Amino acid sequence: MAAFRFLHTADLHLGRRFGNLPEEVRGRLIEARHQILPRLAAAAKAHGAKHILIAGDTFDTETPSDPVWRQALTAMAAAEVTWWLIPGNHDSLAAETLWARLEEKAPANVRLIRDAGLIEMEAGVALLPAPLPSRYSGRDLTTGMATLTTPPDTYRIGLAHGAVRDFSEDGRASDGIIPPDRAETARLDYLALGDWHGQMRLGARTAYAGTPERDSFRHDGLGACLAVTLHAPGAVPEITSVPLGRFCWNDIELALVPGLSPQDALAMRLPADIAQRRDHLVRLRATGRASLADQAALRDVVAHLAPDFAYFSLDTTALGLDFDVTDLDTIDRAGALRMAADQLAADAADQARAPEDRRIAAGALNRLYGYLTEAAQ
Ligand SMILES: [Mn+2]
Repeated sequence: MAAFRFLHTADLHLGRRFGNLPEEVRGRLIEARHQILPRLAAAAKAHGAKHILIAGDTFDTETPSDPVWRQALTAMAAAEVTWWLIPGNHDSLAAETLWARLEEKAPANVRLIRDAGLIEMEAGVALLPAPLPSRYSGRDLTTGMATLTTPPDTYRIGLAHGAVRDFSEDGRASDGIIPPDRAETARLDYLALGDWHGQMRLGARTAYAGTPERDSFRHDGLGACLAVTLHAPGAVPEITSVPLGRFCWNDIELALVPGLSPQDALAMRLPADIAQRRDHLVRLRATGRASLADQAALRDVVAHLAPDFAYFSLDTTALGLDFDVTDLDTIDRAGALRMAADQLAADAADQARAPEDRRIAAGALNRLYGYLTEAAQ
């Protein structure tokens, strides 16, 4: 029996708009999602694979704009592979117009799967898909895989979209949850899953490929797909992660302590190559404690660095304020400003106050310090 190679990907979310990010980066992120199609095709070629499985959520919505789905089909047509698509929760079969249009325009190498059952991908290779009929199915659609029989010496590959959770305490699977041992109970050589946007393996023959182009700070780093090789029916598959994404999402917690320079602490956490920064998105969450001077220095260094990046945000809500008389002297030695600073300092340190009130006082003191030191420069 010959080895069988394929790529497993999912959650491309083509047409995602990124409305929560600044306009100047949105277009680049949208374009990168489209460009993942030729990247997948190139990865398939490098892996010696003739098939790419997309485990749902190829499109971000049930109504992608015409350019989004038309250009996706054109890019797929240009690749020397067969694409196998099942609907996910974002592009379920409830999106009747979308699936009808795809059906009408799909090139011969794009296989749209709308029904569960057995599909022969190649001689000796059976695909067992579980397409989502609607956004919330309410039941485990992979149940039927166990009862589908195939001739001996046939590869069995499952393709599904949804959450996996351990069995509940009474031993029965919950509604709509794919049991983590489905590959074993349905005698699958491999179960290709979509839904979770990070990459995750569950045992030897079940995996979430994750989105190949990351789309939020929830999943750090670069997107990837999985290159899978089946060596013999029943044998453990060989699974390799293949990085594909363009944009690197960085959710950075910067823990500050008094005496640690924010510039130095931050420098170690960012790509040294300035040219690479253009494709990095950073959400910097400062925590710990820092003096007024260090907080100002942190804001300065972020303002200085941010234009190198695709996106850079600084969140200081969890950063505590340390200050001493020297800091307050910098604001003023006496007079109305110093009185205001003293009051804010007292409020920020007052344990009897609600944390939110103390945070507001500290924030105001920070701004006062910032304005005055800026004005002095
Ligand atoms: Mn998804």
